[in-house]
Amino acid sequence: MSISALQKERAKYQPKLPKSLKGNVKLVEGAKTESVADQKEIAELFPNTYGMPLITFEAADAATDRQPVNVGVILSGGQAPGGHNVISGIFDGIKNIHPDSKLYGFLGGPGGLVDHKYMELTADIIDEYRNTGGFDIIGSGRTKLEEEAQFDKGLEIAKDLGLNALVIIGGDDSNTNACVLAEYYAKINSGVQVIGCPKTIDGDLKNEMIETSFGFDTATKVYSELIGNIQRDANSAKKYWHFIKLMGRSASHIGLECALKTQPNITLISEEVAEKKQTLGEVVDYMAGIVANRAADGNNFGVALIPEGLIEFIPEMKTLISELNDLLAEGTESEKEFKMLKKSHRNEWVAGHLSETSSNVFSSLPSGIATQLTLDRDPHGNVQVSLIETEKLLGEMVKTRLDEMKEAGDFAGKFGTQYHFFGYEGRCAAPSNFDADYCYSLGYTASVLISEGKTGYMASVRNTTAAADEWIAGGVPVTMMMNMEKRHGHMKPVIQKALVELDGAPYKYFVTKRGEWATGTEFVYPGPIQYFGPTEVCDQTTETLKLEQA
Ligand code: FBP
Repeated sequence: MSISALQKERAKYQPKLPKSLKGNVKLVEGAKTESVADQKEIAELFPNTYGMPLITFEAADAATDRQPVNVGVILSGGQAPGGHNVISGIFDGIKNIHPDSKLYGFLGGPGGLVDHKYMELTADIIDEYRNTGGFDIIGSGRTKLEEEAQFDKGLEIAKDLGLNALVIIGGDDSNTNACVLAEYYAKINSGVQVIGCPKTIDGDLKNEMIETSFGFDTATKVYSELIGNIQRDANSAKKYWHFIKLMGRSASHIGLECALKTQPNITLISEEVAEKKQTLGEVVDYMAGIVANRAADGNNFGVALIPEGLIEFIPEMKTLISELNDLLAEGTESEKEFKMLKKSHRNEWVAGHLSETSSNVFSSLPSGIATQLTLDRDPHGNVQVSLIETEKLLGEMVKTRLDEMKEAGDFAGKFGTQYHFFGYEGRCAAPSNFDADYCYSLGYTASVLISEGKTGYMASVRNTTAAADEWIAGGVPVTMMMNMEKRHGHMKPVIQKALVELDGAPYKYFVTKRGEWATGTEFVYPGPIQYFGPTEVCDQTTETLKLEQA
């Protein structure tokens, strides 16, 4: 395999570990834990894994006599920079525990466990992937591990391979399922432990004990570099407004972090739109107002950041999407009727079959977007929100609004647009120093939890704005992060998703600044991720973490 010059040098990077993990480690058990809400229900559902104590690691004087451990690892869901370092951390950790330990990777995500597709990860393979982006070492997938039949199939292969534990590297849903699996394997005394690791570029798997999910740091650095470059282009040519949609299925953490790094003119925060119950028209008015104000100062250019999940947070759009999901549900009479129609008649037919409010909203959308809402559906029949071109929807609606303002004499400028979507280009970037170190530490932590016989825990590394030496490694019972939520009509135990908190420090700081950034041109150009050089350039963590921990 030919590799780039950067990859060659980067392979030599030795990720930093917290000092507690550098030599012999001892476990310190803290207080018993409770779930964040619905304690009674969660305790009943997880009798074997509920209420376990928090664990922190400390340096120990003497080594204990430890047995080899065999571990299976699974990458679950969307790619996030650093996954390969979690795996190399587990590998080095279990080899340090005992050189005869073995690591197996299940191929293509959780489905690999059920279908018994796996490979042994040897030192040669691991060395090829150290400090690289991507999940290509074993691949990932979105199969949900939910059914007991799947758990039993998984146990068959775990027994065949003599596995002591499975490590599931995933987001909130995958770790919820990991916890259910841990409980099931504990209940039947299978002898197989389950440990989770917090992954997702979206940054929405975090809480008191999990400061950040891995991949968020690198992905937001990649997007911020690109945003900075575009800002500089906008400020040079002074003729376009760039509308940039940023990945993040639901929460707006990515948009907020990129805004804090680059200081664009407009940043929409979905959680704020939902809290204020803003209509699409109000969002458009807000944006058009900023465009007009800048134009009045002679600045017919700017940059607007739009979170991918926005339209589901606009109450009227949420209702519209849910009505469309019902109307066009596969196999229904209405869907059959819709499909019989000529394409040119479909939008009019849809508008006639919605509630009055939704019909008005649907009819006010640019026709291309309205059509997208009726076509792009996932295998469950839901609109695929990430495929909706929200940036174009807003750009076209802002233009219409500015035309009206021009007629009324309230806008005398020009409005030319360019559209971008930044998502996939950030998910497999070579991990920043932070993610390389954090992921390696998470993997190493998982190996210690396994050798100590723990199950139902998520690897946790805290104090992450300090130098890596001072990071606090340990384990958090997954049940501690759970509450009951309605999913597909039934109450289920799930890990609480962390949305942007409107009383949190990052958002509050942003609110104090966004006015200046809107009218002035206060762009910041972060440049590319630096892997070599001064620590203040290479080892910076996110603005979000800095503000949260200030
Ligand atoms: P995870 O939550 O699984 O980490 O995935 C996050 C994400 O990158 C979202 O930001 C995005 O909406 C989605 O995955 C895209 O999914 P896909 O890769 O299936 O297109």
